[in-house]
Amino acid sequence: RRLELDLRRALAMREFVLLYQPQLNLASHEITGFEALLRWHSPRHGVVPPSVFIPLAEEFGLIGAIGEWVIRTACREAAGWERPLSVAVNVSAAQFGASNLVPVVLSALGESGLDPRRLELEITESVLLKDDGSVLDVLRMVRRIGVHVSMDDFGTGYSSLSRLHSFPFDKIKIDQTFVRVQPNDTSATAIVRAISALGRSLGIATIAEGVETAEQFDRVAAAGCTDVQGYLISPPVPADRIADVMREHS
Ligand code: G
Ligand code: G
Ligand code: MN
Ligand code: NA
Repeated sequence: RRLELDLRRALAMREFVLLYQPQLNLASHEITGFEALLRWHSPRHGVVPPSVFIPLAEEFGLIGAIGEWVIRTACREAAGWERPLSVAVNVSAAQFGASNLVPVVLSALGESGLDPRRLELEITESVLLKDDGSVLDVLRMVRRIGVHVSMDDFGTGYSSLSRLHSFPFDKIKIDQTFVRVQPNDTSATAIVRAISALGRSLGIATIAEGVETAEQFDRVAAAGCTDVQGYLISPPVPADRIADVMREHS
């Protein structure tokens, strides 16, 4: 109850921040973009992880407003970066019902001046699970504006392949469970290789998430992933450290 009240006030109290985690391209060895990851700094509850407050925000009907803040903030901050790299924003299934995503994206792009091609929406397979076509309509509309769409946590949901068939995603994000594994995990490696091959034949980028060790980096590179993301490159960093991270990797 207390948590609900505090979460209801968090936006107005400016208690949310976005951290940004870089994504490294394996062909150029340059950082090509950052994923925005939401954090709630609550004076009463400390740093509350999104795995805790996003489900609560959905339950309390706050996800639309919070998601809108995330999109606007990510666009505004990315527009100020010294290099025009991409910014990826996570969009949950509930956000499609809770807010009018297309006008929000349009106005966030308009007010920030961000090139639409620099914005990427990350959606999970579950977003398309009970879809009646309206989610696909929204995705097609944002894509027509030039915004990119990625499939997040690939391989952990249902009917991954039919999702790829029903919408032309720009990027597949290979879930950490297949990446953050022991060196002897041959089945995880085979899965990463298969997803990479699938991406290659569809002309879609494949990014390995959760790369923590040099061994994992080498393995996903050998498996044919096009990009990597994970603590080995950098943990998510505050906005004021972005310039440093860009410089470290160029
Ligand atoms: O950053 P972290 O590993 O704690 O993120 C945990 C989960 O929260 C991930 O599944 C991530 O996609 C999700 N998440 C992070 N930021 C956002 C956000 O801005 N919106 C939504 N809907 N989910 C987010
Ligand atoms: O579900 P999604 O992929 O959007 O969430 C990514 C989550 O993974 C974020 O919470 C982020 O902080 C976390 N993360 C990013 N890189 C690593 C990593 O190398 N190891 C671990 N354990 N978590 C990571
Ligand atoms: Mn994500
Ligand atoms: Na993911």
